[in-house]
Amino acid sequence: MAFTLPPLPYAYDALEPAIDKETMTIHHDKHHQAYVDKLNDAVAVDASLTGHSIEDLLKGVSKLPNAVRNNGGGHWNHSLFWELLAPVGQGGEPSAELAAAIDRDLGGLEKFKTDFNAAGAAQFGSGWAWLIVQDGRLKVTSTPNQDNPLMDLADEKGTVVLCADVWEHAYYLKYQNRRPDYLKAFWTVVNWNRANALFAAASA
Ligand code: MN3
Repeated sequence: MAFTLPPLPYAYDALEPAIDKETMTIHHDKHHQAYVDKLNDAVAVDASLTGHSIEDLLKGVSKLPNAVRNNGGGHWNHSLFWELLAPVGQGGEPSAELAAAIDRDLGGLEKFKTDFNAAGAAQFGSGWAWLIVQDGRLKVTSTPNQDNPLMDLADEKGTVVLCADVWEHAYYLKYQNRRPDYLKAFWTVVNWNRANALFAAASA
């Protein structure tokens, strides 16, 4: 069973003005599609790699080819990222439970946003910023390339609640080198409803 590109859960221009239509079109249709295609190529050459869920592959990825790490991570990260975005005004707010955990573990919502953006801005080259649940507490982390907190080789492992793609392909057409401006706009299109559900599942 080959991996497939999930459709965007909204129109390509639905995240404007934070993220423009052309960026979303190329990011989803070209970049994410390429990760899916190359992941399928990577697992097709080794029978021991076929028939596994993407999560199972990533949990043991330190023992697998780099093509699975890079393209499997790319597929999983982007599939989650699309779901964690929503048109302005449609993403809801942090649930009472998530807001309380952000207050308890991260010093409040504004400090969390500042620290999350700093983690994304400080990630050298390409990578991701993450909000994870680790040992029952929220934590802000970042990873290089297409690594993620699900991977056994990650420095900080945990269950993802929120993420932001900080590869240049995620923002360059509109923001050029201004990654912090992209990360500031990101908060206007966060799908808190999805983050709340991920947090509830991680806390159950
Ligand atoms: Mn990307």
